[in-house]
Amino acid sequence: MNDTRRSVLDGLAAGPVSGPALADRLGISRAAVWKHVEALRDAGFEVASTDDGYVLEAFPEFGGEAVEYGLDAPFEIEFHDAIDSTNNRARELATSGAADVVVLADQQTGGRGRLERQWESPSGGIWMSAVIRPDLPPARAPLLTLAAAVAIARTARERGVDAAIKWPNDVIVPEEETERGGLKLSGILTEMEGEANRVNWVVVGMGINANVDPEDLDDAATSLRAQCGDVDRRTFTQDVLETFHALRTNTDHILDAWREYGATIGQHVRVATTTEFIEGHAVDITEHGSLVVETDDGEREVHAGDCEHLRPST
Ligand code: BT5
Repeated sequence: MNDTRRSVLDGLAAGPVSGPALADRLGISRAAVWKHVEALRDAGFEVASTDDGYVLEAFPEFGGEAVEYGLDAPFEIEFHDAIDSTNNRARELATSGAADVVVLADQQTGGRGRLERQWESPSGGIWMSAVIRPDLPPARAPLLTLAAAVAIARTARERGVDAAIKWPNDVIVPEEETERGGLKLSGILTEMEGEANRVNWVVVGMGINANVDPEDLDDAATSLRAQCGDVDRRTFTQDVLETFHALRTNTDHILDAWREYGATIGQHVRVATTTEFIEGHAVDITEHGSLVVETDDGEREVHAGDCEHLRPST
């Protein structure tokens, strides 16, 4: 949203305000005010014309301008009703030099998980990818995945959902009977480009099953709708992005925050890496976000893999 559009919206939110008064205040023409108001109406803002002037009556449920307005983090939002994958679009933006842009969609037609797995992304979810250029060595970039997981888990808990983080990239609602220790509410796909000691860009893709039915997702999935009823996606997205921003600018706090929500430490786990299974007691997480597993053959640090919670360790 450009600065003038934002100022018009601020004026309307503090209204009622007449078109001429707003034009004078912002130093733009009345026609320009009218055009901005029409564009906001097209984006779903309900702006009534009353005898006292314009009144902002309601925000759109979702959308780029809706999420950007009132967002306390410096992200520009590029919204799509439907797109193949927000990560694909974010990668395009990243390679053309963008920074601090979030690609957000209501629906994805080719959502991706890790290792080219499919990610179900029906309409009603929050599917988004942040393009960032962090001042981090590549070895510490996985911390951004953890930061995104913390942001999502915290926001879900604030809505009353019993959310926890399963290392490395799942936000789950723990359920003992389930095979993997819980139902998956959200997954994160982080992709990056960098050199030996410098990250060039990172795309942090966050898939949040928001106002969708679990039947439309994977067998072991859940959604916010199933856990706490439909959420306001606008404020949910804002809260996630604000916490994510606070953590990415303060990376020293990420691990402590992760430990607060992490469900993996203390569990008996089996981690499938691309080459082997590592089974043992999950005891800690390293400063680079690797999981430390105490196995029969000693301690192992696992950088990436699929982690199953087998049962709590005794
Ligand atoms: C992930 O992969 O969990 C990363 C998912 C990232 C999705 C976001 S959405 C925005 C952005 N744009 C993209 O294209 N991707 C990112 P992984 O750990 O590999 O888990 C994938 C597995 O989760 C699949 O093989 C299914 O078993 C399961 N799954 C698929 N869709 C799901 C859903 N909506 N909810 C829960 N589980 C799902």
